Amino acid sequence: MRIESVEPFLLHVPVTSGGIADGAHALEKWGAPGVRITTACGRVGTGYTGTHAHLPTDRAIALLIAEAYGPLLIGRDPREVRALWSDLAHHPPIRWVGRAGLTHLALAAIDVALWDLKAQEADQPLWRLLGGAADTRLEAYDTDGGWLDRDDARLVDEARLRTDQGYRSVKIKVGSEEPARDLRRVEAVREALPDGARLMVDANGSWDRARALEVGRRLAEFDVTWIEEPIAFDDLPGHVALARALSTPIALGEQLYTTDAFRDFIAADAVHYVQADAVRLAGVTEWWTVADLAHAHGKPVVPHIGDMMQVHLHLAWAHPACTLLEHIPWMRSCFVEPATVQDGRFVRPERPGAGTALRDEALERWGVRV
Ligand code: 0YR
Ligand code: MG
Repeated sequence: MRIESVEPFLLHVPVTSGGIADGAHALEKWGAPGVRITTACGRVGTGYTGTHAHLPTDRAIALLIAEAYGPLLIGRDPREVRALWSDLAHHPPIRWVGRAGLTHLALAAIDVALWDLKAQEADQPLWRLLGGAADTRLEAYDTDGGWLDRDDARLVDEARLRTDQGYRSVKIKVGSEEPARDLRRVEAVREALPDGARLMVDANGSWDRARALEVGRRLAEFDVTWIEEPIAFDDLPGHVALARALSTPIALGEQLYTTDAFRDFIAADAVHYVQADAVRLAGVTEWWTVADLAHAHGKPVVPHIGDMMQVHLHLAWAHPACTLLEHIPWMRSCFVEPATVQDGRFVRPERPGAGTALRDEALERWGVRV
């Protein structure tokens, strides 16, 4: 089994209601720079990463896939995915410029495509190849009702809609100009939720340390399950101090690129809910290492879903540290077997592969030329 071609693609898919905002970003489309890896026997593996559909950087990722990593893959056996990951991640001239950042997003797309091929070759969904159980129960929590640009009435309506649909957990964005707005919205949603429902908040790194401490302390009265990315993504000592000072647990990880970064946050007890994301972490291979690391420290892993759930559904289905997975439905129309929630739980995927197989219409409708 040999790799014959490595071809990049790019999708730009509209987000909910034409646009969303959180404490740090406003976007109208989700980007998926990806790759199709074809073997000599004609099998095709598909992988992609997740972006804010910024064309120049999406093109840079596609170029890294095609011209930096692609030639290293031609002629290799795709089943040797861990060895290939290691060769690509440690290729000296690439490592020299990119131990994190765009290179990791490009490598993620490739690694996912290789795992997709491996699972297809085994004729199994990836979760089964990874040793997961058929009767796993994986709860969904919703992010797509809680955007920062929605007014208070809509925020409450969206939360009610989700719980009516069977969700038992919802997340809302915080990080407004005025902390009073955040607190008012948390209180309103908490009051609208049924007893026992979980409520999370996500600041997307937008607070400084003082404000995080101030708002974080006041969140204690609303039974918030976690505060996500309260301050600047890489501020390790800041997160250590917050984790010690606040009674509400800290969640983070969607902006961390490497096992080394997760090791430091986990070892310092700066994080409770570990939100590793395979599309930033250079793929399934490194994601699994981080999930094991968290598990060994007794910390739950609740993946961030930069892939809009397709691959993470398999990973969370299989990994013992995962019982909960984020839900954002923006890319559902792109996939042959889109991730689906019923009564607040994910439906088990059945198709062989990593869940990444695209419908032909996806490229026709949302494809952008690279
Ligand atoms: C917009 N989930 C998140 C969106 C979301 C972000 O940046 O991607 O809010 O992925 O933080 O936890
Ligand atoms: Mg987040």
